[in-house]
Amino acid sequence: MNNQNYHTVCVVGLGYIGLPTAAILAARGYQVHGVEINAMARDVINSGRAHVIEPDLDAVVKTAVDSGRLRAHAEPSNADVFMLCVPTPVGEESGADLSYVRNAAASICPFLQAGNLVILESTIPPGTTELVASIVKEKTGLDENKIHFAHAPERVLPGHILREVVENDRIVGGLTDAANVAANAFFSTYVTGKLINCRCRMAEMAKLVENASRDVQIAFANELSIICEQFDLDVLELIEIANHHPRVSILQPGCGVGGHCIAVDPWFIVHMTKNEHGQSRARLMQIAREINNYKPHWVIAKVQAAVAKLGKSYKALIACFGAAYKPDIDDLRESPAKEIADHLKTHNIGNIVVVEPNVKELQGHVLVSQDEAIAKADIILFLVNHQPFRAITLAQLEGKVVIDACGITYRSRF
Ligand code: SAJ
Repeated sequence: MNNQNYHTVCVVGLGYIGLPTAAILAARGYQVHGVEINAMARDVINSGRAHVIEPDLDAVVKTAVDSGRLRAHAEPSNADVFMLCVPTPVGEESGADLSYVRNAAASICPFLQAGNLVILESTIPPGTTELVASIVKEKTGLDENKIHFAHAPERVLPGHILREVVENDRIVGGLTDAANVAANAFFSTYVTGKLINCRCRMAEMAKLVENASRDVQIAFANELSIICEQFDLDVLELIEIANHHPRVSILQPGCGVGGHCIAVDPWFIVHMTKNEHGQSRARLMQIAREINNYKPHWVIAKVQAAVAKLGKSYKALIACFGAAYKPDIDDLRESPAKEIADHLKTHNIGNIVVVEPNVKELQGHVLVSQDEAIAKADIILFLVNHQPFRAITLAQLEGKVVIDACGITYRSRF
């Protein structure tokens, strides 16, 4: 099998991963049949725009749609390659909800033919690609000797997706050696990064471990921020000093860990490794998740204490700086900053305004400009280290109660 055999690709799930991938494949000359269950998203895509927010994606989608090589549909169709890019949220008891994967696998069955390549890109627990193969076998009679199944987890960083889809090294885990060969032939037509071949279960586990590793490291930084308060030490200074050691590289504490990946994937490992008493063998990963989930509550407690200090009869104006899940993006998914602003508002802890330069509106909140917030607020709560906030000087904050969960004021003190 070589890449000459592949001309058409059916991408199931046109979300944060599927849509950029589909548009890039179209740009490489593939005829791409996109499948998206959300009718509104289909309309947006077919009008030549992206329904998800990612730098430069609109332009790439427009070129792909205008060229006639990409179109979004409600149902799959025949293709040489099928890519499943559907979500795997946390399901019951913190396990992966595989319903989207199962449905996607079932949906392509009427269109599969011997020789096709099926690539599962979703983040999944080990064994899931075999599950997809078993669904296909049951519905079509075609087994892994007839259809090439491979898991190639996406590893792109939101905000850099278009570049990373092409440039990142890709883990390629085929169910058979022939599937590895087929998947390599396909990826080598648009991926410039290395193709790392391994067993399918290894590829599935590697993706989870990458995100769990980052979660554990962030939890260490978040734990330090909590410990440092007791000793009246600045955690950022502590980390900066410790990181001078040639083999120490501590990450940054924040107001919590958000997004759809790092805050989710470690739970799959924790869930999969439970013993007969329900205790997970992945103890460190579980505790890391707990620490990172606790961090927004720690920040909220600090705000409550500051409000109490201002006096019971006074309703403080609290300006939350940042609502996105990480700096310099507009993605609000699982955002701890948004969680904090929502909590303060629903629990009536002061009057809340939000400064979020990356979005035009924020459901349930009043958005104000940076300058207005600084001028009017009693409490300045820094939640996300967005670039524009870094220009704020300590002089501007004089007379305000400042709670800094993300290091905005750190540099200006030195
Ligand atoms: N964060 C900190 N401190 C840090 C770094 C991050 O608190 O030092 C927080 C961020 O503010 C954010 C969260 O962690 O709330 C996650 O942000 P991130 O930039 O670490 O990662 P994601 O979720 O945007 O993307 C991750 C990436 N995985 C790794 O870096 C191992 C990406 O490569 C994956 O493709 C993506 O998950 C995914 O889709 O799985």
